[in-house]
Amino acid sequence: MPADSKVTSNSPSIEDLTMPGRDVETFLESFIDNRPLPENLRDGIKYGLFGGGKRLRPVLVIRACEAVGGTAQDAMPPAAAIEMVHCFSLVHDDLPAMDDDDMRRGRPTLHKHTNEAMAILAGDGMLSLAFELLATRVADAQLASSLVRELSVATSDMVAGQVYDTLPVFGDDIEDVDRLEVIHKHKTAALLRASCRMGAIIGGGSAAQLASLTRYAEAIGLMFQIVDDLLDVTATSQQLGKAAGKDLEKGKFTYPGVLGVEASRQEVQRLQYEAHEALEDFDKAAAPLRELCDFMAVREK
Ligand code: GRG
Repeated sequence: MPADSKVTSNSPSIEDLTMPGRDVETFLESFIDNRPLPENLRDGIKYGLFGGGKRLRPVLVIRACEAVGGTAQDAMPPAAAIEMVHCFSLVHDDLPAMDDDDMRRGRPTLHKHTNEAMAILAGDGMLSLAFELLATRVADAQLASSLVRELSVATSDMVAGQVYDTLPVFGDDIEDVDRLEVIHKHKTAALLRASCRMGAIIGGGSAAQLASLTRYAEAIGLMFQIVDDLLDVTATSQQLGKAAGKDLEKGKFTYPGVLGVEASRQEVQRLQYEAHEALEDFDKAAAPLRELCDFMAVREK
């Protein structure tokens, strides 16, 4: 493990690490406020977008962009777009037909706050507005097209991952741990991967930098899910701002369930190491990505 990858009392706090997320919120709020929409739909979308959330994906877009020499300003449209896709997925995942959750980010889920029809429509709205944002706020048409490609492929992969996870039609002929990897490379890691790739693309990174950031993202993508599964077992509902222990209750297929808690923790460390290795050729501009990786390995919510 690289010497600087341990989390110590001097490590940046979650607030420091996710600071650029505040600018993304401001950007998103202005975009939504200036888009003609029925007021109740606007309210639903804003409820789904704001009021909590670590903003990890937009922060990854910004930090990957900066790692290859771009600016946070350049990264704003893809950062805001991917957060809208992420929030759409959370709102739809919470619906009774999916995970049926009452709490998210420490408050009632959107369908509890309003109703199911509005939660479906606000989710649909966030999804399509994400692509509208890329198409209208990225001036260079070729860049906009590359970003739309990254985000649309990742979104479809995430939806496929949700199907693999909840309506499985595969997996009987492969090892449980491989099946878990297929599910989570799609469901969770696809958006984290697209975050880093979109940051590298908008920042003008080289092919080699894009490849390294993709490797970094694939490692933190799986690591993020293993930590999430571990938290479902070890954290409280209050800590998570949503129901804890649901995976076990629903008999879900998880890393601690398949590997055990200790082996899952070791897998987190292995992936943390892999992510650091992927950034080997980057200088100090990639320090925030290294810190984000270390935070994601030990996060408590
Ligand atoms: C319903 C289309 C559709 C897809 C659902 C991504 C997903 C697929 C569902 C969301 C629920 C879930 C458990 C996803 C796994 C990824 C994950 C742990 C998301 C939570 O991400 P955080 O912790 O959330 O970054 P915040 O609230 O901080 O933004």
